[in-house]
Amino acid sequence: MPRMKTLLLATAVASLTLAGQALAHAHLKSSTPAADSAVKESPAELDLTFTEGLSLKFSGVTVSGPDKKVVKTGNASLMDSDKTLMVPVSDKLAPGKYTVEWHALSTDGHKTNGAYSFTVAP
Ligand SMILES: [Cu+2]
Repeated sequence: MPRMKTLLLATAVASLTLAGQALAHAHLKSSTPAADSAVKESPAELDLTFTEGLSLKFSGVTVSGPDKKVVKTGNASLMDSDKTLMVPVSDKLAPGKYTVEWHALSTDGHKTNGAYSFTVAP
């Protein structure tokens, strides 16, 4: 009987652990420029900080401008224990609203994606 109890406990712990991992996807925690913010100058880079470490090869962003034109960005890199994706912006951004669509593969193998906007003030 005590053996059965141990087994049940081990199963309970195992399923809790799995549930915990399932929740640990890479969600966007913060960004620079921040979501829904207005910046005075064209940013030289975008920083996206996630809740989990990312796989660089399968993570990235597409930035589009007020005219829906895609903005040229440089090669992304990871910082901060692979949790921050840094994307250089090659073009000088004209005033207007920009949308950043991101996709990420976290080191636990889960894919996430999302989008946010920021405005370059005139
Ligand atoms: Cu996950």
